[in-house]
Amino acid sequence: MSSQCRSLSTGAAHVSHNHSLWTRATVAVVGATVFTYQYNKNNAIVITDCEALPVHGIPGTNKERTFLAVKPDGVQRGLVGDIIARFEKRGYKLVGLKMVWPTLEMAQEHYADLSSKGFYPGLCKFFSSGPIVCMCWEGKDIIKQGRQMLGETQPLKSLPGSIRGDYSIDLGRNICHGSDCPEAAEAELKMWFPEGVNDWTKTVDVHVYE
Ligand code: IDP
Ligand code: MG
Repeated sequence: MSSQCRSLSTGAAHVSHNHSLWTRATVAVVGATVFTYQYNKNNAIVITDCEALPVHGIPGTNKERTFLAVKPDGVQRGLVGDIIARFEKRGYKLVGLKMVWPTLEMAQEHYADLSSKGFYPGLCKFFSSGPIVCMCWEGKDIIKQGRQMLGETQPLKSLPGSIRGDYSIDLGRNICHGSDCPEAAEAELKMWFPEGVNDWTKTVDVHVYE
């Protein structure tokens, strides 16, 4: 393996002259994670096998992961199934799922970046007022795509067809949460899934990814 090892950041070196590498797997190491990957015809990295992914997956690949949550209002309104179904139907893979009733301290930690805002105390109080449904979703572009599927923070700006555009009216009752960048996804997944998630293989991915 050693002669084939490349870090992901330098992994393009072997392929710049040949994009038809579906026939050839390459072994790579990121931190302690060993995986094989290939480039598809669009020169995108597609991970084909992995011994153990970090909980936040590998951003920029088909193993990118994000933290999505149905907030207490979404749970109360019976929207858990609909929200899960949207991501499933899109083709994404659910690798972590659980219901948690956050303490006030957990809410404060989750929204720590907003602690200077006037609405922070009310936001944390509401976020800890009942159970939330925590999810880890995996797939290509899931962080950005997840945000698009959620809609805008402000329901008024959320297009119909998005979760917030279909189900919410008020800013403080906008149903769902989604990580907004890879750094946030990593921090949030480590916080909400300290036990890890499930690295399962979805056999229909061949019909989702080219
Ligand atoms: P996001 O959920 O779209 O990422 P953030 O800016 O991270 O939006 O804010 C977190 C949550 O705080 C929002 O989803 C919303 O429920 C609430 N929030 C944001 N801005 C305001 C505000 O100005 N007043 C009241 N609540 C707000
Ligand atoms: Mg946010």
